[in-house]
Amino acid sequence: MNENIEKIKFHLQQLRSEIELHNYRYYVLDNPVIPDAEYDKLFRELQQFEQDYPQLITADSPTQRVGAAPLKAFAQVTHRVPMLSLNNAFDDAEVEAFDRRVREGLAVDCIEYNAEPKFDGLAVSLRYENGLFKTGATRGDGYTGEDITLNLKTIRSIPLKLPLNDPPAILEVRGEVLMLKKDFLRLNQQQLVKGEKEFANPRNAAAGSLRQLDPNITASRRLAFFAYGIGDAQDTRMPKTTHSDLMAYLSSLHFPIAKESQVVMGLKGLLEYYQTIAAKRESLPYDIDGVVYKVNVIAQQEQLGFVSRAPRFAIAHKFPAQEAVTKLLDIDVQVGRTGALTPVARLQPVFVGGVTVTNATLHNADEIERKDVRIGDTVIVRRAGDVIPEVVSVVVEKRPPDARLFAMPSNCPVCGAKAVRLPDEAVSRCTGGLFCPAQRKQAILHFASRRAMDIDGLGEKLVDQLVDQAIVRTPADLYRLGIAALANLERMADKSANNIVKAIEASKHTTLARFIYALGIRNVGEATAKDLAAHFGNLDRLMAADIEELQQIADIGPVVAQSIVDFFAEAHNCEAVEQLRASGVHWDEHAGRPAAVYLPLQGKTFVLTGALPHMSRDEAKEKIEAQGGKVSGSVSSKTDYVVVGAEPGSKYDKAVSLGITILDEDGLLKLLDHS
Ligand code: 9MJ
Repeated sequence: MNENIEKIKFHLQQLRSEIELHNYRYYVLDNPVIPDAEYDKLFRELQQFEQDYPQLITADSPTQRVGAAPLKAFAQVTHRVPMLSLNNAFDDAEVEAFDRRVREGLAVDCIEYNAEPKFDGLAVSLRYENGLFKTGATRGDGYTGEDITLNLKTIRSIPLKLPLNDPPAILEVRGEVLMLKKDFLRLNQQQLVKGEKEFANPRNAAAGSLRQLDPNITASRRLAFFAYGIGDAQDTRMPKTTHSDLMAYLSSLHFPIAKESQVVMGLKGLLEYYQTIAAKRESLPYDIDGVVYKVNVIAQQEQLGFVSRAPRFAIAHKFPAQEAVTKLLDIDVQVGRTGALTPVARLQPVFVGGVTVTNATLHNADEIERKDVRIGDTVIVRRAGDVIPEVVSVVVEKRPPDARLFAMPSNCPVCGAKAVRLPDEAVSRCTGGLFCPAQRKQAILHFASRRAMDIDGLGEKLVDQLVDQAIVRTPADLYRLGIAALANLERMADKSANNIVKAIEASKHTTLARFIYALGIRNVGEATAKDLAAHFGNLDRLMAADIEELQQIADIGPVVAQSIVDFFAEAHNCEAVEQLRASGVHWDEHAGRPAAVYLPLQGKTFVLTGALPHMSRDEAKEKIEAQGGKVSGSVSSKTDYVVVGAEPGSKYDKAVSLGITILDEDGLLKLLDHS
């Protein structure tokens, strides 16, 4: 009996290590080696054993990441090595001063630094004793934090056990808990559906999720962890020479670390790193609020030491704030290319995201109502990267008594035509069409834009004059413009007029995809225009296409198809196209190559067994066949996947014995989604 228990114990240890390795591959390396269904099977096996032998459950078991009971309050944790903060540098001169202090302090000419992104999350400390995750705490005031062990355990990328046979007695790993941008968007979507409050940004979402007394709530939010340092340690294996070696060591212990970290030399290296990361910022999967520079050689770090509560050997180089507070002076309404009326906040100028902002979008009437924005309010404005500045929220406490409500106008502020709001749309639109000068201007600007007909020099000011003086009414009029007409305009030298006429002439030779995009058909962006050009090959066939034919093109659904049909049903649009062709706009016509049909599951054989929870067998078959897969009745070595539902038959056993990949309904849907 005892021998049997020992065997089960051993098996459970193996099972736990295997599951944690798959966790690591999935959550840290983003490179799983088994399908989810296979992982679920391992997990269920472990759960079953632990149910049968509860005395064998260990704290580091992957089953113990979830399900703990809510706490009444968080306990206090004293950090044996304080969790210090960093000093900040807000511009290059402050970084230069930092580098000078370091060089002078060490009497060295050029310093080796480790440069890393500065995560915008919550600092935590993870304490491992004899290789097991024991306590996790917030930073708190740097000396005492809160015990959030149960919450941290739910974060799948945090190892519960270090992957070492002879683990260190003590290792405290420090880093940041955050929420990836994509998980933040998904969470807010769910909050919206549930009618609960959305989070303002990923940092607030991460903080709100981590400070839960009920770890089951934390478990339902997807949080991430990145390590950037250590605290208390009794570890003979730990590298003691450089910070970069230390990070590589933590990575070898399966802790996630920033991929963007880099060793650089001297001030020049630091400032170049800052620029590189600033340029990448928007495309990173997480929010960062700057970069951190650390003297890389640990002996040098020790030599420099600390000032008050921050190290002398490190500094945070912060990005310009992306949010700022200012006053909303008024609300104007702008008319877009498709007639959409957009309320725009006129602001007291404010420096945010590296530029001075005077206008910010309020999106639409619903958003104004939802945020309860009033004229005269103090508001928070956000400008992130290339995104149009927006009003995020109101500082209600600062609302003056004479703050005024705003109402969307019922007529277009430019042409006076009626503004209507369709039942399923968030925006009101001017019904003036191309008779509305605002829409006409936008249509012409879009037509001339770089990705459309690419007419260099035809900017907003020039188009304003051309439309206001009735020189240009439609894009086709551009091709009738002479140097004389242009040179008469305000601030237009002969040379510029000449250049513009040349650019207009050059734009005549284009591609079908650009031309389709330039027409400004609603819901037809650049990618759709390319798809349409590839599918039809010539414009006449596109103009004659009906809804059914259009919908046969991948990625074109009923809404886009309807927009295209509506556009060419308007006589004045067809006339404009004819005028453009008559003025010499042309492209290489080809017979139209129907886009090659790519069927991702071509050649794959599936067998279905058991009842799936949400799909009939016929539905599953239809979905598989739509992507080129074949569904067969019996399992053989030629079967690629067996899809298993409730109460599967012998087909399941056969699949297991042949080592065939097994999918549940979720696994099948994921495969269909991702292929
Ligand atoms: C962040 N927030 O990403 C440190 N940090 O080092 C990085 N914070 C830090 N390092 C010492 N990358 C104290 C704080």
